[in-house]
Amino acid sequence: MKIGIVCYPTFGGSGVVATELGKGLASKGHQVHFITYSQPARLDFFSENLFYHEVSVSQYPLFDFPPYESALASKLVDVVRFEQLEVLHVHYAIPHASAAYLAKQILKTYGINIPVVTTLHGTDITLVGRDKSFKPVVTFSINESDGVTTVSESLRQETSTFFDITREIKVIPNFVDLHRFVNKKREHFKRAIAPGDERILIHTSNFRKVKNVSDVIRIFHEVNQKIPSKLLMVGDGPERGNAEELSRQLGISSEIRFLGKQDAIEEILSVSDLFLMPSSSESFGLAALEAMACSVPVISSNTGGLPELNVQGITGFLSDIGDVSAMAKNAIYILEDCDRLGKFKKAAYERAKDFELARILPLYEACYQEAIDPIKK
Ligand code: GMT
Repeated sequence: MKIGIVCYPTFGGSGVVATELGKGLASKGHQVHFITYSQPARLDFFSENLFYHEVSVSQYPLFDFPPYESALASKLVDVVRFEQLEVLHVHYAIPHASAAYLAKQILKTYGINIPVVTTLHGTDITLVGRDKSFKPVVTFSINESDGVTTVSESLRQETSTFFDITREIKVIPNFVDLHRFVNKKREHFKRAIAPGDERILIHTSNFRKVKNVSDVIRIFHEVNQKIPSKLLMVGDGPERGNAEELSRQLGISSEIRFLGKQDAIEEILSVSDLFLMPSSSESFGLAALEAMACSVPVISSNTGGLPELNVQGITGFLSDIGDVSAMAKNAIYILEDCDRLGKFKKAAYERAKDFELARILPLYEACYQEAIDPIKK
């Protein structure tokens, strides 16, 4: 198939899923065209089946808000026509689904009927999409898509609850490449981070409010009083400053390393013992899945799609949003006993296998085919 993928090119979950999906499809022989405003963060190598088309928005003094959606729609028309794409797959509803709808209508004037598959990732539904300044457009463009997927059953239900959806929504969960995300022996790195053989806890995110980064610091504070430990904070974003400030106030800043954005996240996960994800909303929790693939159990909140990934008492524990004491207690329970920690690590890895790339790719291929077939008839 010749597939166009539209996504945010950033380190965020939806961009990572879209890029890894495109890479996986290309390795199976599909031709994949990424259409974004800059090179996707994980699209960092050459493949004969991968193409990248940049959307640029012309600057003009009148534009207080540069019209990205129009520029994207125009670029989609151009790429679909000249690369003869068979399907467009847009990740994150705003503004990608509506731009694709516009492109689809324009392409009809050229005698081309291109099917559009929309994947909803989370905040496009749970936060931003519900804002009344976007809701009618989001609802319309979901209903007008030829295929719609969400990354968890929970997000499917939320979408149906908050939007007037008239079409079927399929659940295709996030996935992980187990060749890349696998526990690698990195003893020298572990010794550098934890010279006294302390336990290593880790959090990775974009440090937005929804991630409850201050709860990560508070959980660690309680754990650190009982268990010699270090905390690695990977990523960057608006809440990083507050998190650093809080760790100073609590007197634990020497036990915490803020590493910023990192490419080789699997290497850092490989030296870690426990992943913390106390988010107030999480449609799936890709970062937790990547940790589990590297044999790292998860302490998370019990919100959104997290219960569909993290198995209570087996791969980690889930607690109510904001219940720092319960999360810290569960973290200590896992970390205080070597044998118990080993069991949780093994179970986390076994669970991650359910979401292996090779299992999920065919679901997207089938979804594309289902969107293409009625149009070809
Ligand atoms: O988590 C973020 O803030 C990034 C966000 C995105 O759309 O880039 O991630 C969302 O999509 C991921 C991939 O499908 C999911 O694994 C994340 O759970 C989801 N984030 C939220 O729902 C907050």
